[in-house]
Amino acid sequence: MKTIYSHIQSAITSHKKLFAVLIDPDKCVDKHLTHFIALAQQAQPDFIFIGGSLTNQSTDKMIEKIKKSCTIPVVLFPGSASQFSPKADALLFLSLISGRNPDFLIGQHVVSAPFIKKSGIETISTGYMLIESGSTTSVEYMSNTRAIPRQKTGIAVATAIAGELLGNKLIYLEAGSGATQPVPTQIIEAVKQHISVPLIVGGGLRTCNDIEQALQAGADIIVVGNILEKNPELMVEFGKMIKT
Ligand code: 1GP
Repeated sequence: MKTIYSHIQSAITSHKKLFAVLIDPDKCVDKHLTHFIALAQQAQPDFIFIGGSLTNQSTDKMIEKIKKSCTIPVVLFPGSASQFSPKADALLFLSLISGRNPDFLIGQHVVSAPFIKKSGIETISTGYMLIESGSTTSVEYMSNTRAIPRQKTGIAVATAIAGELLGNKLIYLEAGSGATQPVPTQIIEAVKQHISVPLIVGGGLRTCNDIEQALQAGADIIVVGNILEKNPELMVEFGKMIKT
């Protein structure tokens, strides 16, 4: 079976863009989850990401529910070690390289590493970079880190290069869930030019135009969450746009 990472690599080789929908386990439950999955079956995103800065619901149970009714790969996008579940298809092993909080650079990883290893789950080391978005986001607050200023493209580029040199297999440019403004296109463009690993972009993408701009600037994978909690039907429109 193809791994999630090799799926990403072959998509890039064939100049295809990828679409991930994000489910926050606390915000998408019961009938909302059922509706969300039904729409996902129509929209066929490449991945369902699961995670959040602060969650109380069991990630395990949510993945079980998703897997009962659809075959779209589930990828963990955890806000902390407690969100790990061996039931997912892969784990983004996130290191918050834009910040200087050791807990999110290595601490949470040490706590979860033995469980991850034992589970045998595909683990994709990901350099996670917060970019300032106009207001304080949950991820900034919860991680107790500062985002890279929007106009400091050079710092974003140097951080992404450092992430790749440290062995990260993906770089994720994040404005934060529900961000007022998405990651600036000049940062996406500049980072893309300086790295050779796949580039994920998410946070504050609400319209086809937002997504189109991120794709044109060089995003390989688009992540959309917040707006789909309010208007899940948009998933079908976004899916068509990203995949054509
Ligand atoms: C957040 O990048 C994701 O971690 C998605 O952001 O919820 O704003 O779409 P939104």
